[in-house]
Amino acid sequence: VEASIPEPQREAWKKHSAQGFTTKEEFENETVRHVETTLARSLFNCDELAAYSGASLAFRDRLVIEWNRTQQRQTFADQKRVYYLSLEFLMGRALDNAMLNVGLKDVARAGLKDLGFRIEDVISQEHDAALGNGGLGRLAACFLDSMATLNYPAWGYGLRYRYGIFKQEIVDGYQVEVPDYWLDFNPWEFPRHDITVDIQFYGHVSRHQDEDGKNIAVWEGGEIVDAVAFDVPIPGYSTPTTNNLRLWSSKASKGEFDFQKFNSGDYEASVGDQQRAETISAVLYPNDNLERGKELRLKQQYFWCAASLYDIVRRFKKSKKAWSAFPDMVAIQLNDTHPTLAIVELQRILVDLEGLDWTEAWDVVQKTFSYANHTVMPEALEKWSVPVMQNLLPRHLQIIYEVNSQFLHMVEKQFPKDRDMLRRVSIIEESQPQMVQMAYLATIGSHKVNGVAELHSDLIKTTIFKDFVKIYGPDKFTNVTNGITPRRWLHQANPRLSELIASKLGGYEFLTDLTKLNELEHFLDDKDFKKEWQEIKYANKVRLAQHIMNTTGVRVNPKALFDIQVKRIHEYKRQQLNILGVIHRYLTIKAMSAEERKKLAPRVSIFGGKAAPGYWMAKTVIHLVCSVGEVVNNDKDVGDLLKVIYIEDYNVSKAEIITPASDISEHISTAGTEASGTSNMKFVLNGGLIIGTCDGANIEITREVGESNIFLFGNLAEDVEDLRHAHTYGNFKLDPDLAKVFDAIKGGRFGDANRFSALCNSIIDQGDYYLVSDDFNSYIKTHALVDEAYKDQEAWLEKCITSVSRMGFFSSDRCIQEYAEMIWNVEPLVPEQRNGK
Ligand code: GPK
Repeated sequence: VEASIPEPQREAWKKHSAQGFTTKEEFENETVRHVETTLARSLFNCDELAAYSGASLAFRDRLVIEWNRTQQRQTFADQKRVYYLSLEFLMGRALDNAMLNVGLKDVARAGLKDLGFRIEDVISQEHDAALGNGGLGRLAACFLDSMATLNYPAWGYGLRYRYGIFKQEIVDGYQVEVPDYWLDFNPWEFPRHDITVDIQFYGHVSRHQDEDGKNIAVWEGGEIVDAVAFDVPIPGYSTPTTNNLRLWSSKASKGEFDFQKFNSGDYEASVGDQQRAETISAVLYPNDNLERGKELRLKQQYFWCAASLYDIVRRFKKSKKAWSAFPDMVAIQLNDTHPTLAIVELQRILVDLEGLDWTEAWDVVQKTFSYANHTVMPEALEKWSVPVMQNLLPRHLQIIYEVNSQFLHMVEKQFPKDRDMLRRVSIIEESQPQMVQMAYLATIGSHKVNGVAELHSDLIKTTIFKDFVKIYGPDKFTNVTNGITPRRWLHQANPRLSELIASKLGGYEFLTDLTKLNELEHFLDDKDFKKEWQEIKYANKVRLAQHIMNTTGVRVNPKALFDIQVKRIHEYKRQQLNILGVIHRYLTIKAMSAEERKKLAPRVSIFGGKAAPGYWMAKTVIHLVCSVGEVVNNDKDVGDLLKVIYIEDYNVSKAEIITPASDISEHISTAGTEASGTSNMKFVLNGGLIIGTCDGANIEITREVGESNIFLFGNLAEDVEDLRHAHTYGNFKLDPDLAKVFDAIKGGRFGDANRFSALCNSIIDQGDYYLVSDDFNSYIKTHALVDEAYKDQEAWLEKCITSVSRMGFFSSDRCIQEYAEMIWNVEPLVPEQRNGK
């Protein structure tokens, strides 16, 4: 129901319209007002958390005002919008980002100081919004920032998990998972209890004749769960555009809960139903690059896709345009295959509910959707069991069969007599039970499919989508190399470096045009500039050393070379290669004379990242790192020459402290396994160098910064298959240096060797699938080159500055522009500038 203020009263309305603060006085006023009224507290009980809450509410008011205006503007403009569907949004903290994006952090700092607080302490009260696992979820967050900053009319759609990714504690050197209940006080979301969608599950399909005698499918029975919208404002940097992230929360449907059981006296059963309904959006599945095919996960996916599509379709229907115009108004981007059911759901809406012909509807669907693939690893590709889908979504399975049948007919015409081709490309895999291949469905239902770095986009065309390239031609498949937002990953995480750069480039334009960084190369001879750069890096390392001291009790020397690997723990990312290399270094130090030791560059090896709770090998790697740290950090022979640190609970806000503090970071996946990587970009942008394999975006980083500014090692992707093949045919020889490392582990130097036997055996006698042994020698030698290079601080600094100056390509603004032009076909909607902005 439309509810708007009548024309004659609008003047009064406008006169009283909320404005939000701009000056320090107003900020203090609003903050105190919120503490005293919204929070009902006073100056006698205002701690840092209350100050955080008050300041957040003051900023939230500002965001909401612009958010309202943005939504109005976008509605009136009547142009195409982008809908970014992602099961993960790894947002991190919002307050610091809001302050910087609206350009009022200095105002807030001064205001908070007047009120008795340090801004850093206030900001650090905020609980991370951790609705994601790793790279895929953080990419979605960077994309939201870029879409708003570039003024694209764009919405994010996701799930409002009650529990985000678990909190990691390290207890006696082992990972322990603790639930992350993050919604206690969250000023950044707006519940929209008026926006509720009924979502149906289970039931059966029957056929009916409509008035025109047309045969239509009707999905009946089963159960209904409500989806309630929660909106999160996404402010662009230095623009009034404030987009929306809509997260759905599940709750028992009114009809079902109130009347059926409650009234008939079955109170317990009705409470049970309620809890079952709420379970749908209760937790984020904590797997990264792994799919386990759980029914609840499928329920989450359909719940979220159906609610989002209902919303999108409702918005479109208000325009009264013909359905054929839908793809001119709507672009839906699928972040991996998780939202693939949205394709089926739109087809269902168009055919079953709106009465379109199948072909007409399918044409609309294909023009609307595009799909980004984020991995080629088979264990990460989604497949759903046909019986599970039949039970949960009977009508959707019928539609999938029909899509498949028409697709296979088309292929048969194109490639007559190629039975094997039909078997290979069928959406339905003929296994026991049959499985629905979501990547194939996503490909067939989209007009574009992209990989996330050049190598990866080439690989998908020769592996999982090889046949589809033959069928559709190569143009359907494209590359959009990932990027990162320089607002959070430079300006926010490293304010001093951002300020130094701005002082040289004459302003902060580089934050919205990152290619401007290349002007930094003119300052390579500027002594003061270089000195300040070095001081900033040192201060960032001191800050991290302090964090390490506070959280682990280990003192590290900030003058040592900081060598960092932080990311999800996974065999393909090869943290095991790193720690085995560290052990090799330790053994080498132990064997050295005092004289030799003096020549060695001190190192701090820093690890961080979560392991999926059921991933035993990954947990063993964490335990090995901690066990090695225990021995090395307490060995008097070693002292500052080597320290080994595990940083607990790596997340976005920790990354903001860690990333600016690296001298070198490790991106050492087996070639061909890491689709892109994005932390590699963050580290280089913050003036750290990389040791890495020729994998993912490392290759493009090398192209940009130059081969002399990166430490590459290891086998190439094209050789991996042959090496693995050789291993399985008994052609495997353990690297001799690595053998010594295993001897030390097996000899109990790092505690009970049994705890590490599965890890050692996976390399020694189980085929070494990730080629740790094949790359070990090259890895060790390259680390020796790193040591050498670090001794020449002048030359090192020059490499760092040169690299930063060449990182412009990796802004997520560049990637959003590529998506907008090549895939979505949407235009920005640039607002009129107000308040002299
Ligand atoms: C890829 F398939 C997946 C997944 O389930 N989770 C995930 O984080 C990552 N990813 C890739 O592993 C990274 O290489 C890539 O940079 C990131 O997605 C974003 O594209």
